[in-house]
Amino acid sequence: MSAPYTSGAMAGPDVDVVVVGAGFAGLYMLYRLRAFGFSAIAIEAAEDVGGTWYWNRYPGARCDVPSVDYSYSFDPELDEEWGWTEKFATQPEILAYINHVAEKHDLRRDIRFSTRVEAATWDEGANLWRVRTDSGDEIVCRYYVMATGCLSVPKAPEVEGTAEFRGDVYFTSSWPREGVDFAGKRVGVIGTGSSGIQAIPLIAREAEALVVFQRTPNFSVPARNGAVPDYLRLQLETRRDEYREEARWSRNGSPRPLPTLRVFDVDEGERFRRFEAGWHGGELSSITASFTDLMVDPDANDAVSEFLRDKIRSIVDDPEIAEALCPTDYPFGTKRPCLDTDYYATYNRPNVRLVDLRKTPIDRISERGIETQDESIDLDVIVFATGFDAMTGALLSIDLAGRGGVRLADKWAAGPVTYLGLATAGFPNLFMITGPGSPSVLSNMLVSIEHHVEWIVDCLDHLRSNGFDVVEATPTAEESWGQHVNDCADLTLFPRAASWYMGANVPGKPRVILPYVGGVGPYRKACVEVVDRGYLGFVLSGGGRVHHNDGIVRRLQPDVAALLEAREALNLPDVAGAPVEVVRAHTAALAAGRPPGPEVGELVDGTLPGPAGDLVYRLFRPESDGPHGVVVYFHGGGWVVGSHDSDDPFCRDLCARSDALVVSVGYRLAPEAPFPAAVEDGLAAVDWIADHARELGGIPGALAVCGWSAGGNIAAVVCRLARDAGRPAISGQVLLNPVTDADMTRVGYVENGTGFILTADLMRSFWDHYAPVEDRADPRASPLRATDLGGLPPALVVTCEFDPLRDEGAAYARALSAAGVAARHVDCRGQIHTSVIAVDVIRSAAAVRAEVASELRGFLSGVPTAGLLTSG
Ligand code: NA7
Repeated sequence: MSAPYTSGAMAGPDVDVVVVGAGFAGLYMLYRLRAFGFSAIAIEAAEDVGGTWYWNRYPGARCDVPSVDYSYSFDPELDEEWGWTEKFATQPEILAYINHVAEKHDLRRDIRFSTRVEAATWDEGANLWRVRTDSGDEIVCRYYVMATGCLSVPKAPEVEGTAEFRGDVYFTSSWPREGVDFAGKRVGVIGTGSSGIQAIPLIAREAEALVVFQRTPNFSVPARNGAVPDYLRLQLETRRDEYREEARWSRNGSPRPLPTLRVFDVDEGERFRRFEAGWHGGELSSITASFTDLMVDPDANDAVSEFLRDKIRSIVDDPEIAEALCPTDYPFGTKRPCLDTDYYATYNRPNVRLVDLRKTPIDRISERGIETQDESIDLDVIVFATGFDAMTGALLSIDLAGRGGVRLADKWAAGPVTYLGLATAGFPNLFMITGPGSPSVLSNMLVSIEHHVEWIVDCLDHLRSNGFDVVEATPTAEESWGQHVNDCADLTLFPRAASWYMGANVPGKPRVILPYVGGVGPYRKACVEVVDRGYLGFVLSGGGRVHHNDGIVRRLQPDVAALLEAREALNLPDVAGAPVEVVRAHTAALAAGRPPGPEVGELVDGTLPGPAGDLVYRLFRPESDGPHGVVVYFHGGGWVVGSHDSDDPFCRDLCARSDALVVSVGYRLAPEAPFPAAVEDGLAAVDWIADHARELGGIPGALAVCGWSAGGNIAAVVCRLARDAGRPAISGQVLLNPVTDADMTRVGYVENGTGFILTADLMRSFWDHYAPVEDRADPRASPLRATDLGGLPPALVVTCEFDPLRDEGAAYARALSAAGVAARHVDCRGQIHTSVIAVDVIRSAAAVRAEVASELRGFLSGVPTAGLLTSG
């Protein structure tokens, strides 16, 4: 062991780093620490290396990520000297590989086997961790790394009477080394997750009788195992380094082509062909990667789920058993799907029986077997394949006390809170490998493990080179990371399942998404950015110096960030200041590729008389029977761009959600028709629509206005003009990202003026086209300048955090409230100027679209929900 690094310590540590666990993560951690000159020991409860692969020796245990991917990349020689015999290696082969690595790099000499860490306490005076083991030792270290695995603490069986059973009881998660002989035995298996699904076909072949006790059926696809296929073998032989690098930036840690089409972009035949190819693909990702939207769109997921259920029905002879094996109450992929060999066909064997615990739950285990509510089933052996206290179980099984004696278990009582899944505030110098909040179990673990190990050791190296010896995540950083983790999950179907990803398999465990669903590559990017920005979100200290670098690494909603990234890749021209024809052509070209928005009952184009000629409008009628309340809508486009149909997808969405007639009005545009043409047209249009409500299919008197951006400006101004004119009556105004003031010096302009689609320069050029400087203070141009806002209709003002117009919208909501108008303000976290109208593109804004629609329903029914000014 090399000499401990002891900079700044009062009483030196025994060792620089204690690593808990000697599985894939702990072993590489030891190797890497050594390579960087840190002293380290690993503590391992088992008698030997291997972690998960040491304990899970049940028949059929295999990794269901191809072994070519599920192997270390840090030592290229390993790929040459180790040949995998199968695409998905068995547990003995994986364990042999781990042993080979431990021997090759002489890792065992720094591992204490058969020793369990019981507690670890942060010694605040000394800035050291004191780690206590079950052998009574205390090891003092500077840094403490939990390489304890995500699926390493088995869940308690939760079935009464296990101790009374006279036969043999086994857990897949701690299988006897010598194996189990099932010949001539009556065997019961409880649990049909990956472990059960792998073990059941093999136990069925040996046992006299097998009864499977199933609580929740699982989706499983054929593994089609065999020799390592060429498409994998050749990657390592011909382009190893590129392949490994692609894995690091891939979606799930195994580089595979990504889909480009959504399920309903193709016809039924093509859809079936792609699902079928996925079924035959022989990897978990073969199905999920057949389309882009399987994990986000419930209808798309229903399509693949039904395809898979049909496969089960086609394999299992008895239709009743087949139906019992079909998952129906969660979307495919939201509970860990399985890869199997002959799983469903096993139920065609005469010696295999399925007991559906949904129909006949287990009452108890007796000395003779398992008693369900209907019958007693005599057994010789019971196998529990009941899963794990995933992701947090191992971390919380150690009594961890951080700063101020705070226990990790108390801090995480409502669910784990981490920064990047690597660290947690209040627990300095503690690192987790593949902790909650990182891609972990949703990725190829080897890629995620190597990433974390390298990140941590780089961090320790950075501390050492800069004279620091303590690193700690800040509360702000971890809270916002947790928010980001939830934002990512909320865009998917994952929260819809009672899965162990959500902590739902352990009674009493908080229901929160545990892994990061945003993908391996995007996650790595965030980790790189944290370092590049000087360990953003961490406090580094030591040698009397403190580097407090508080901050948030991901603030945009994930789909907004993805959209901005995609736009950046397109390298679009900057049209601010370009001739209006160029700006209009550019906007129209971008709009052409948008999703169309939902179906509505009817679309009617028409004209209405404006002050300077006819104005074109488009009417969106709901599917329900009329008459309906009427919403007059003003499109965005800086008074310069756009028309009655330019916000079509949003108008459809608004119509469908609010069940109102939406009439989108094309007003005259600048510079051809400058201020005040647009607002004069707006008023005339509202007046005419109010007068013709009945002919249009509307309810006379039930009329609200809504507008986005410059259209929000028009809607706001029209409300004032209508009030002053005494007509028409407007029952509510919804102002989305409105322009309310020509003052372009507000903080929002400075903070959000570049990079978020609507730029400050573009907005300036819009104003230049619309109104000469001397007219801009006119309240018909800048409604915020009005001194008489009293008596206006109730309002909902929506602003977005990353919009240059954010602050003027907020100011207008405040001004309305101050004037006694019932005004509500909603500020959308992580959204940009275009988010609210980007239907089916920015799905994270769907909630605010629903809120807008519900507010309009309230306005139109005369029961506004608007009340006090709030910021949501
Ligand atoms: P899983 O996937 O958590 O599966 C556990 C199974 O056991 C699952 O079918 C459970 O049903 C069932 N179970 C759990 N408790 C009970 C009780 N009390 N009664 C009846 N049935 C029960 O664990 P695995 O070991 O199979 O796989 C873990 C991961 O390892 C796997 O996903 C891969 O990543 C590798 P439930 O669904 O909770 O109704």
